[in-house]
Amino acid sequence: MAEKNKKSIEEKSLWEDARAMLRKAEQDGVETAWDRLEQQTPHCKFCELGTSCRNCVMGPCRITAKMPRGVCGADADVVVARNFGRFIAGGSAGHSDHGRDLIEVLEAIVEGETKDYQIKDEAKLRRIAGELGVADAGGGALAAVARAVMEILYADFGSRKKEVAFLGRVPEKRRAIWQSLGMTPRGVDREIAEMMHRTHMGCDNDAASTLIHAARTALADGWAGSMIGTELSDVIFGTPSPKKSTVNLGVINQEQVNILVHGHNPVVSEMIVAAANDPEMLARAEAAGAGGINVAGLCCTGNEILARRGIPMAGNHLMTELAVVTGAVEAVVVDYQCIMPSLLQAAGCYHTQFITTANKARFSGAVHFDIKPATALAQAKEIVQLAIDGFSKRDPQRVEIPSQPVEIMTGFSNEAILNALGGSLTPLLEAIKAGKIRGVVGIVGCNNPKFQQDSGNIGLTKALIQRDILVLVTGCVTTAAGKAGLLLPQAIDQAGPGLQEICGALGIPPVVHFGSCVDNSRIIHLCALIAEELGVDISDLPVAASSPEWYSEKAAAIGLYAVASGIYTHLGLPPNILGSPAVTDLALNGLESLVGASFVVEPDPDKAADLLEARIVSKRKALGLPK
Ligand code: BF8
Repeated sequence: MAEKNKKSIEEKSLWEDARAMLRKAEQDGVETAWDRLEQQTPHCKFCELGTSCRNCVMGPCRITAKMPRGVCGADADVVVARNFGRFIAGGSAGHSDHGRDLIEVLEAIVEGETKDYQIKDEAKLRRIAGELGVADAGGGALAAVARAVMEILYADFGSRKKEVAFLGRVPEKRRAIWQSLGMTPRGVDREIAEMMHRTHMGCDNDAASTLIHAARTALADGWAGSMIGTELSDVIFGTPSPKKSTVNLGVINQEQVNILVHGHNPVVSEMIVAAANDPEMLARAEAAGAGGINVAGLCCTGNEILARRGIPMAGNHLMTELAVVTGAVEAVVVDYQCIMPSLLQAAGCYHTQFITTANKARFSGAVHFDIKPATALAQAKEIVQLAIDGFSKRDPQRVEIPSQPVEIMTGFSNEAILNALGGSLTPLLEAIKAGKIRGVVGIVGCNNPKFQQDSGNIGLTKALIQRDILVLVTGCVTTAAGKAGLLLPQAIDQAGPGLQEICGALGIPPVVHFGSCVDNSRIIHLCALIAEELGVDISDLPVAASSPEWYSEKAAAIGLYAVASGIYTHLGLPPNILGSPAVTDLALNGLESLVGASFVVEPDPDKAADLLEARIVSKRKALGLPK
């Protein structure tokens, strides 16, 4: 391990709870992502630049000035574009396969195969059905309407459609741009498969062409896969509405059986919460000497259940190992995505059970439950029982729960925002026109141990609200904002005068929790609604997006669908594309003339705030609004 790569504990994370657990991890001999980053640094330069190709076995090849082409003849532009295209396909597949899983649960409900899941938001289902052109959406039998929606959304994954179903939500001008560029998303699986095809040796050897298809693939994620995930989760589990909760490792309860739900899809964790509230399970926990069962969230599964049920949130991506290090967690129950394989080793250092629940996300050595809709609640009870059984194995000598939980306000959806505004977007638009809200920025995404944890997420959020820019947060930024006290109405103290006035009048925080990462679809939908209301394109709006500490393929797909939807997007670090001047130039500049937005890369949160503010000012000016 190179000494020069070593960071102090303070440099690793902004948070006291993280720092305390990093110290304990050292004592307990638990390796963390930061340790492994030190081991892995410096990274392979070719991979960082995107100029290594492993797409065939004539290679692998590395492109340099002295070796400008791979064995097949591909140059740096082609190699970088191919790698980036596959990266986007991976992210789009993750969100979209998650969306498909929700359709399967809806199917199980419609076919009467499960009693454990129901349609909780019938009004939303009927509203969506109406949007999708289902006959008698408002008055038809619920099962028939649900079946029709299910069929339409299943078809979004196929190859027969010219465009995905929710494209009706996209402003006309934007659709015309996509049409002219050949970027209209047709079917989710089709775009992903075509991306894999194009990037096979001997296919798409034009970087710009590959990138246009990468954008099309990402749009299929944003306006189909993710949107289906969000909308059907609302239909099945209820649309989020404002509520209070708490956040940070202090939510882990010394007296109770602690179960952490982690991953992305709420299908299993909703059942874990139901099982943990079952009087029989609570009696069993009491009999085991526990003062109750505490289900707390990690990452986006946490966000899903936080927004709908108000469960406490233990942490974001880089807190997942550290949550286990408290020594007070009986079980970590995971579904899929962003689950560090190392959690299994961390759990093995304590009495913690690591329980997997999805056949597509198996971890060697984990306790596995193949959860099916028909038997989900009974299986969830078995899992909760395992956690209760583990309570007596907890070693009190090895327990340390740092920090006091911080209160947060959560549960915002577009429906909740409309409700808060009295049923119409007009008050929001008036506040934007008057410059009280100068613009809106969605700050989304991850933690990445290359940054001091959450310093970029929080630094940017604070800098923007001071400038009267409303911030919407999703994914792991949510937990960060919550820990910093920014998800509370009283955080308007830290905002500019305009936001203070508007958020104060509405009783909402200046930083609004919009859910998990698939729920970024709520943000693009909101942008589309605002654009429609104003009669402009999304790219004309004083809005922007940012992912200061992103790491994943999914985050890159989100960034690309945001840009392709016309939203200027800031990244705290670049994707692995810098080895191609053509691809880099297209991402940072060329996309602007094609889709009316581009990426900007800036690690410093204050400088990023300047860039985002400048963009918002220019959009306000073009709309004839005061600065
Ligand atoms: O989907 S923000 S670290 S948990 S990828 Fe993952 Fe990033 Fe967190 Fe949610 Ni999104």
